[in-house]
Amino acid sequence: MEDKKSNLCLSCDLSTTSEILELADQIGPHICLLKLHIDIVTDFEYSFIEKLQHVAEKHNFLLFEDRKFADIGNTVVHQYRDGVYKIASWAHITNAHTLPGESIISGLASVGKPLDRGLLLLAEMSSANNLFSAEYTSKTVDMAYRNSDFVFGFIAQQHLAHPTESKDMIVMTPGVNMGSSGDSMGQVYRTPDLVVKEMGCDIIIVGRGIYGNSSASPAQRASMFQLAGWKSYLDRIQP
Ligand code: UP6
Repeated sequence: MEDKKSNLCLSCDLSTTSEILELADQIGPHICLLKLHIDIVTDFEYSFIEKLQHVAEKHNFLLFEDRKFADIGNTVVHQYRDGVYKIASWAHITNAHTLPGESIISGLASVGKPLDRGLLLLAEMSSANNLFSAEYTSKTVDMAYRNSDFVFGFIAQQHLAHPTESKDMIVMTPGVNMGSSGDSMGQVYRTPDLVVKEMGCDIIIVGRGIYGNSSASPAQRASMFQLAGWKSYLDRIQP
């Protein structure tokens, strides 16, 4: 983030490998992180991962698979390590729901920790009328701090502090856009300034705000989000 002066994560929800590689290369200079839903890619072959890693190294950003694991420990071990995608082999970061209880973290850690991977917990979501409650979020924060050798932050809509721990965790926030308040399927958007400066989130996750319909190019849009996100971040930490 500091090297590139960017707290922007691209949510690259495109369905072909060529589109993903092209967009990643175009907006690579502006992002610190690229988030994928690898299971929406229609022409996946493992060789795609090597090409993506090449782009990530070229532009110095990390890879985040937004897998939102939500099963028992034994099953998530296989989903994370095995199958076609072998997520743990390439995704520096992935994420999980805490609904199944803490065993989901130990299952994922058994695969990810030896590979130096990190996990985010879903503590809140951006979608309208979701079922996350304050109690669920606070129990998720407790779980994160009990497993801070593997969990380093949250997907959430605001800064989340632990009542007694002083160490801070990172908050990455989806549902960010400028000039749109949402979509027709329940997504709710807020601006970079609101989520970073006012709500204390650290990384903005932006998808259609960058590659959706616009007269500006994705690189121009990414540059705009990079500047807005980083300014809001500096305004917060050095008021
Ligand atoms: N995402 C959310 N909200 C959450 C968690 N994850 O939107 O609470 C993910 C979506 C999508 C991205 O799965 O990949 O963030 C948002 O994309 P968008 O900017 O195009 O709406």
